[in-house]
Amino acid sequence: MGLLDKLSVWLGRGRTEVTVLVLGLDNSGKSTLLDALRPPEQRVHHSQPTVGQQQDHFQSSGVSFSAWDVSGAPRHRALWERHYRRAHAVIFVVDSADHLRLVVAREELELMLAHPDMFGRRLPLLVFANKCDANHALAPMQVAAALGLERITDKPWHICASNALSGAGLTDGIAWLARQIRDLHIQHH
Ligand SMILES: Nc1nc2c(ncn2[C@@H]2O[C@H](COP(=O)(O)OP(=O)(O)OP(=O)(O)O)[C@@H](O)[C@H]2O)c(=O)[nH]1
Ligand SMILES: [Mg+2]
Repeated sequence: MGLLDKLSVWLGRGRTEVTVLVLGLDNSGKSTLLDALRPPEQRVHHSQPTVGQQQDHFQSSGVSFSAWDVSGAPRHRALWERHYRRAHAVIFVVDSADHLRLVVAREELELMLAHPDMFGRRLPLLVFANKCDANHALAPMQVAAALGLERITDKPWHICASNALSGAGLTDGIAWLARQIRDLHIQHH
């Protein structure tokens, strides 16, 4: 069973239609991570950068994931910001070894959190401190500090170290996400 199938089982299959946005800078590992969530027989093992509007999308058992490069051209920004409204959760992927661009990642995260369709919503934010296997990768606590996560008060957030190539750390993160979405769902019904 792929992680995505586990997620839908944890959420209660057929009960909910869940949309998860996967956001992050280019090269942070979004496509690789999405691939790792698929059942093994459905993996595509792409190593090409995702270009322009051809964002990564994957859907199974009522759970839909869309991955977007948030540092793309402004004309693409409007495109993925349209998806904020119907998102139930956000996964923000960071390259833990790309120290220089952590500040850019923080800016993009802050823009997303301040967006009118996001601000004030109790929507779970899962941060993957990805490439934890890479040389000089920062620890998740350090990534959390660099991103200023402690300042987020309107959303439950969680940070996990991950290696999207091996799948390490993904289960922990997705299990947290499933709990959050389920709890929110119960509150609203
Ligand atoms: N060492 C290591 N490399 C990783 C990891 N995750 C992804 N990569 C590599 O990082 C590169 C970028 O990964 P992608 O999944 O294409 O990144 P992306 O965020 O989809 O990038 P764009 O499509 O350009 O926005 C690829 O060469 C991956 O193999 C990881 O956890 N560890
Ligand atoms: Mg990609």
